[in-house]
Amino acid sequence: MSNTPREDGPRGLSRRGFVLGAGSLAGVGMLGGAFGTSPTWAASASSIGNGARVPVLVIGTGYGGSVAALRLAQAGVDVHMVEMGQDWSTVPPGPDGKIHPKVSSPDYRSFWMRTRTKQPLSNFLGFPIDKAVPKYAGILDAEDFAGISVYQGRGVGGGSLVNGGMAVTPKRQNFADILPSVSAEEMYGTYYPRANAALGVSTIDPAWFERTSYYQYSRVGRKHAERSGFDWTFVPAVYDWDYMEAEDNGSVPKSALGQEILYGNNHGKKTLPKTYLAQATATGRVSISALHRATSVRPAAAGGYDVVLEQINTAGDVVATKTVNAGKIFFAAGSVGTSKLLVKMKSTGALPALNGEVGQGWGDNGNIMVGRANHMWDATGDVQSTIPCSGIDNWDAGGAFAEVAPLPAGLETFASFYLAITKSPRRAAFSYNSASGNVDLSWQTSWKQDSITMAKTIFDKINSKEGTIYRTDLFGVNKIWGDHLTYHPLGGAILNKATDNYGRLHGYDGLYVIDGALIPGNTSVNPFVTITALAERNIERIIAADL
Ligand code: FAE
Repeated sequence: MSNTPREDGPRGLSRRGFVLGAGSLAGVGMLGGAFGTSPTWAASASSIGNGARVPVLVIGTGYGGSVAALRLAQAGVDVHMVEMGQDWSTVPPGPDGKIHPKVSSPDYRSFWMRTRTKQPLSNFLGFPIDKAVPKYAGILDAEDFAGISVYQGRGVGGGSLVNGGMAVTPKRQNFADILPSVSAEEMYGTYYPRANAALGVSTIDPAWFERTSYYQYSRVGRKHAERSGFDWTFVPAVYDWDYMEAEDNGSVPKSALGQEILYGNNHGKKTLPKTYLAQATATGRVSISALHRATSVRPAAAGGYDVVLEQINTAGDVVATKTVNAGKIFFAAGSVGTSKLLVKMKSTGALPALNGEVGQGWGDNGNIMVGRANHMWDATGDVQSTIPCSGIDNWDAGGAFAEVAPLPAGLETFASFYLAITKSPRRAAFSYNSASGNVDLSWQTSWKQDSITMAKTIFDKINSKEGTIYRTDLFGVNKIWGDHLTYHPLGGAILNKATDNYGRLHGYDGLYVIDGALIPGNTSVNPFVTITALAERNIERIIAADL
């Protein structure tokens, strides 16, 4: 049965809705069986129909899209959302009996339409660790451009499905650099608190942090940071910390403490399907078509906009092409998805009046990864929570904020691992390539040197103080820096440039951008709280003024 498209979903799975957890799926057999094969079936039968007319269409179900859907629905507007990835609450468990596999055992569920995994850490002890997998609508997309791979979540819930859950509000003094046209007073007085509350952001219990073996890596990170004179700080997250403590004492299934990260989380993480999207669908005004990819938007003669949607199966085959009409459209396909759509629509003449700022100002949030090799007396633990809870702040002096990140290998690595966010000034542009029909990105790998220089203000000093060296076995043979990727794409339809100061696209009434594409390339910390808070601000104004 594997790799055979089915007309209907697996029994019991054709309804929409958010059935969280595997319990309701227990009776459904794994299609495809053993590791190495993948199930294939068509999307839910209750997805949007060809010729449908909807008042509002939201393209993408990540942070920006989820905020828009909830607030519009609460204002009495019916909303349809389209999402190119799967609704993971309807996906049968894999061979391990779970919806999502461990980070140490990637399989067909892990990557979006790849035949080989592309793990962010490509090597271990110098040996390549990527492997062949069947092509499947997996949860993590490593989207390759010429100079950078951009990692993104795929599925209902967008990046919330795959991310580390670090929920960081930038320091207020840095806000003018992040969003210069937005009032910091409004953001810190109203919208950041609103976003933090709705996302369920909280901080680890410091007493438990001190005693659990799962955060030994973080405590070692603190010791090294503080001995070198850096500010070390707890950072909040969207994990249910009570659940994590219960994982530790063995009373619930392990999730963050069971190596679940990057390829989904089965239990404790407060993803969007548990927060904004749960609230949105509970209004009865929000419906979602998963495995539907928006490919074109153009003004309709009869009013509103015609949107072409490709419905795909889990192998990526197009099983239907639909045209729907929407009164208003919110582009929420993420920085890359929204930018690609808009650049293509402008260049191919579907939306020619978009201005020349579309596609500009894209940045990688200065992401750079690195590992340090510790002495034998600084073991980081053979068990590590996958949710980072602390960071090293050298933003003001050196332009770097570094997460103390896990390396949940299941064995002692004596490595300290970090994802640094740096104040990289580099910005790239998207452009339409008429020969290939693709949208290219002008980013160059060599631009990461700026980020390396800033990250070294932290790690060179720690290495010198501790008498340690960089790991050279994680990103290739003798390669210190993970400079080939970003987890934090930002920009491409910058607020107050491609759009007005609330995300209304110039040139067209009723077209809005409401995701990370609005943010000019850097947030100084992890970005999803800022994306959410900005979406809260913008949708409030749009509802008041435009609807
Ligand atoms: P996003 O969440 O990416 O949602 C866009 C959605 O649109 C996706 O579900 C797409 O599948 C869908 N889509 C795209 N194109 C189309 C199309 N044409 N038609 C239909 N659907 C489409 O956008 N951020 C933090 O703040 N803290 C962290 O700890 C953190 N860790 C991360 C770890 C990883 C591995 C990754 C990949 C990201 C991480 N991020 C983290 C970044 C964060 O998840 C990201 O900034 C947000 O998810 C972006 O939100 P958007 O609403 O812009």
